Amino acid sequence: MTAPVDYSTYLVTDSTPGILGDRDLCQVVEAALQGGVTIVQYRDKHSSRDVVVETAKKLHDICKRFQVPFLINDQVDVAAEIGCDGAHIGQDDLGIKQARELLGPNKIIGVTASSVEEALQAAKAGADYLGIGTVYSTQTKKDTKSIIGPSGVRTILSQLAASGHGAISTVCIGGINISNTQQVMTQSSAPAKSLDGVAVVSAIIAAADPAAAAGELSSKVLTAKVPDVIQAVARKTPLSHNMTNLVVQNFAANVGLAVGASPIMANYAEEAADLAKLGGSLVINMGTVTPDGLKNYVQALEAYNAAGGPVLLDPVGAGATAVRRSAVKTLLAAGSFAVIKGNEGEIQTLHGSTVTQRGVDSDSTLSLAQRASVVQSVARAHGSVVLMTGVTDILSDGRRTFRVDNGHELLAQVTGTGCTLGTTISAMIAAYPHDTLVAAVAGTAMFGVAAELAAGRAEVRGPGTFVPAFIDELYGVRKATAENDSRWLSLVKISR
Ligand code: 3NM
Ligand code: MG
Repeated sequence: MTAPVDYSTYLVTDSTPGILGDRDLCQVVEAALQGGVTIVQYRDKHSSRDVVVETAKKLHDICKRFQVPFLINDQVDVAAEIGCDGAHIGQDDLGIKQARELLGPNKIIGVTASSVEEALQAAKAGADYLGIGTVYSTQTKKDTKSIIGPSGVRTILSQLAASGHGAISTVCIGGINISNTQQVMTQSSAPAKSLDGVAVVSAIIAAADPAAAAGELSSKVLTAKVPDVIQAVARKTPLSHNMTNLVVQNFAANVGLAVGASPIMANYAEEAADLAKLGGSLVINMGTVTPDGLKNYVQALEAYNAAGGPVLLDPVGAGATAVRRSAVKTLLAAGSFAVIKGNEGEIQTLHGSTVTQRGVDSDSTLSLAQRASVVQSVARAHGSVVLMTGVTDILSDGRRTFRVDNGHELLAQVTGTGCTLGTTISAMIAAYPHDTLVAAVAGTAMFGVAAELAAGRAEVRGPGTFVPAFIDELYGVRKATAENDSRWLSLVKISR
């Protein structure tokens, strides 16, 4: 199975001297990839075929190092010759069927669409994704057909969904930059279909710091997807099956309800095979692990893995005792986890570092860069999305790494908040299966903002009054988002 293509931060290159200046295209593209670009299209309307082939080969090699798909604009024959990941064609370029014949069934074919008719036609002809535009007038492409704005994009998206083409991937293009990305993503999204990402030329190629620009752009795109995730939870009410510790059962169930899930607290694994068929997710929280408990976790993990339901591991106190270190090893060997969530000490234990944990508290000893590096390597080692909680939460799938700077110190004054974050994220990953990292970031951001809103309430004077206010705010954020009121997003702090 090949991984789904990530269209969220789509870089299109340009050969216009005014945009690239005297910089080297390969270096700019490499910097953009370091910053977080997820797909690259080489667009060169001026150079000779030989130069195009030579440059394309170089760019293809760079993209391969970052495991990012590389496409060529218009010149499908060059794409076929160098064996890159696909081509992007306009309405007047070589047709989709011909392109497919040249490239084969597994390559990516993207098509430009500026109207409902063009979009439907391309979708029917088998395009993998659409570049919808021109959103805003741009200096980069002067012969654009029509400026359609976010509302034009929205019309196209809703017609695609209404005609049974809701599954086709889409990006928008034309005048998109860091300042307008989030707004364009939000305003373009139709109730039944949202954009997968944005495509830009000058916002990255002409930026003084292309890596930083790519990072900011990808953070904006991700932030814009947060409401999609919460709305998916509200729509689907996914089962959140918790095998959790004695301390937090009631709190976790209430948080699960507040975020829009259907929580069930069931520690007896014989039930897992039936529950796994209901399309939800499983939380394994080893906060009060026992030998019997561990056997149950393993059996339930196997049942969810067999049914394809995502499992979240919360290795509570993983480094605290020999029993817990061994339980974590057993679990990681027994199956696969969509998400592993823990504090610094817990994730470091999974990383193989010997840390002495005092109880289940977290004391941070690493720098932010060190923490990010630990998170990435644990993510790669286990093929999971890893979340390391702290004042700054760090999330990675091994390739993409984001930080979330929301939350409040009162969260650390109440027992089990970390465990309930696991329950929150379990709902998100069940309802938004096509991108577990985005789902986990959305849950983390929602949780942190709700804590900030709760702590700011007049009646909240400490941990005791905080808990009910926090549950209310989670509920309030979910309700508002489900009704398309996402003003709270202005509080979200997601960055690379
Ligand atoms: N295609 P910038 S607009 C390559 O509307 C391209 O089809 C467009 O450049 C279309 O991000 C465009 O600098 C240029 O505005 C986009
Ligand atoms: Mg073209």
